[in-house]
Amino acid sequence: MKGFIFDLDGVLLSTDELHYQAWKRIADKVGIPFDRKDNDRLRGVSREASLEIILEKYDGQLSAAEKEDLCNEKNEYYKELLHTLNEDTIDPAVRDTLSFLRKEGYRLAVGSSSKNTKTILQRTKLADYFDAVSDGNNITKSKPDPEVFLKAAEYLFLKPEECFVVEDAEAGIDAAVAGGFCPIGIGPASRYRKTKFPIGKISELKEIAVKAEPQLQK
Ligand code: B16
Ligand code: MG
Repeated sequence: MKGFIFDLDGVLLSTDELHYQAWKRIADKVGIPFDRKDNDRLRGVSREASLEIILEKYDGQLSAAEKEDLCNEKNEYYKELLHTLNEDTIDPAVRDTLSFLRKEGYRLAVGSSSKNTKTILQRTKLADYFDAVSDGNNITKSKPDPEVFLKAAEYLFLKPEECFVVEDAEAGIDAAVAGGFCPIGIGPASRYRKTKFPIGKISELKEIAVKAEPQLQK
């Protein structure tokens, strides 16, 4: 194994609450019931697919243009909320683990559905830990399609079978399996039957990394 591809949201940090507040504003405006339990179903799902899930409780009909406007409005509000992120948002164990993996010779990438990935990495000062970023801006199909991870592996000049994928969402684990990656599940994904290595906390990656004996030792 030579690389680790990290999902962003739910693995490196959690922006669940910010997504919730932004979608709640949209749901209230349209008059759709929406709570934190509904928000859990949006984890790892693209912006457009998230709106479709929210609209399951809507009686009326919206045109494609109206849906696009709602997605854009949600994103504008979400981007405002992203200003609350900073270096301290990140659990120190995340930085420690990423540093360790780099020292062991692994190449690291982010594989996220979010089109705001680069802003989030910059605001939290995580950008420099990664050799590559594959996100919602360079894909046409979201998880559970493997495209986002296949692109990440390509950017790392590695084959899928040489990379672990670290995910918190079942859709992400499905994407990793479909692409031929080795799936590591954290949080809800640690209880998913398709997860090869379930972990309780991110620092457990160190042990997995040492056992996998990277061939790119510095
Ligand atoms: P954006 P991940 C996902 O990130 C989030 O989990 C999901 O809730 C969000 O809808 C999606 O990104 C798109 O985000 O609206 O910023 O493009 O888990 O794939 O890192
Ligand atoms: Mg996620």
